[in-house]
Amino acid sequence: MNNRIVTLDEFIIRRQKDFPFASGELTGLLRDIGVAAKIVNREVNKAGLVNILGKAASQDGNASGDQVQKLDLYANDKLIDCLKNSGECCGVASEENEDFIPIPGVGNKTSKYVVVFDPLDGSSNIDVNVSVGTIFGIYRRTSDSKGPCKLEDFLQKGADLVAAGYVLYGTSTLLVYTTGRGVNGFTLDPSIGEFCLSHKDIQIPKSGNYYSVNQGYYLKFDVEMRRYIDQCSDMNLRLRYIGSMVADVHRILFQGGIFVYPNTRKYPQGKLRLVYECNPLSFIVEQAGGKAMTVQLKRILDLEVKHLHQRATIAIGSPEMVDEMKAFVERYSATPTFD
Ligand code: AHM
Ligand code: MG
Repeated sequence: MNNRIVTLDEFIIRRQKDFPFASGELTGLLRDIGVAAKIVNREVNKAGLVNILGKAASQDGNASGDQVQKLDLYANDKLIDCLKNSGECCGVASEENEDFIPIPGVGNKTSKYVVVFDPLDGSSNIDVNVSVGTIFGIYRRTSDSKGPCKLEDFLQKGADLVAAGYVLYGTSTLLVYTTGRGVNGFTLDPSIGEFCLSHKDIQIPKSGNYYSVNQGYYLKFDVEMRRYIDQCSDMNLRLRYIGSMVADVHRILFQGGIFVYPNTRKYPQGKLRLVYECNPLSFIVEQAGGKAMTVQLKRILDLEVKHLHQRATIAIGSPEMVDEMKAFVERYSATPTFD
């Protein structure tokens, strides 16, 4: 048996050979994200020890209007720094910034990629030591490569993603990514400071026993969604809801199930951000054999992206369970109700 450790760097370089004409930029970008993830991981782990916890005093909210925690800002800064320094991308857009940030080329090098990310998803969990994660997506720019990147480079459909991934800062730290040829997972070995290949060619189970939804909003959901949730409960599915989408989707990717965040009265378009959360996670889940659609039954990756902080509803997970949700919506949204 070959027990040789394969590090993330080694794996990425090996995979570069799968892409004819690859210039090494994408490889470099993924490595930069890996480095940023290690720095963020270090801070997440010692967050209880330093004065970095708590809500940022300087800001009342992020670009999407939600509360921002200090560690989010730290993670945001580190990701931007790591991506800026290498010049492997020509711009970034973050959930924590109103606008995208163009990155000038280093020397005479102009990159053809832009990166989108949610630096620390699940920020309400930071203060209580519960899993949070970084989500990212990489697009090939569409604007003229001679000038700075433009908004249009970031407003591409999820189906146009070149790569996507997430880092989960949990009981162990795991980086999962895809470049559209399967999904692989790497666990951070703190003793050597390297992400090591631990989950090769991840396949989501076709069905599962878990459903993940904020059931506290039950009465605020449309009738078809309430009927679907009743069905999950009637079937004795197990409810798990961490409140970090990245952690909830991670469980489902490995154990099977469905994660749903429908429209509510407070969030008529859904709460989660299409660019930073829904698209990258949908690309990964589809690559692993799963499905992702809005609760209005449109494939997430086909949605038009009109602005950076657009929200969407989402049902994501095991293919048979997403299909079942779809069947419920089709059945009950067509039936007139009086409640
Ligand atoms: P965040 O990016 O500000 O942390 O917000 C996104 C999070 C998701 O990770 C999670 O699924 C959702 O918000 C939880 O929202 P709610 O508390 O409404 O259930
Ligand atoms: Mg988030």
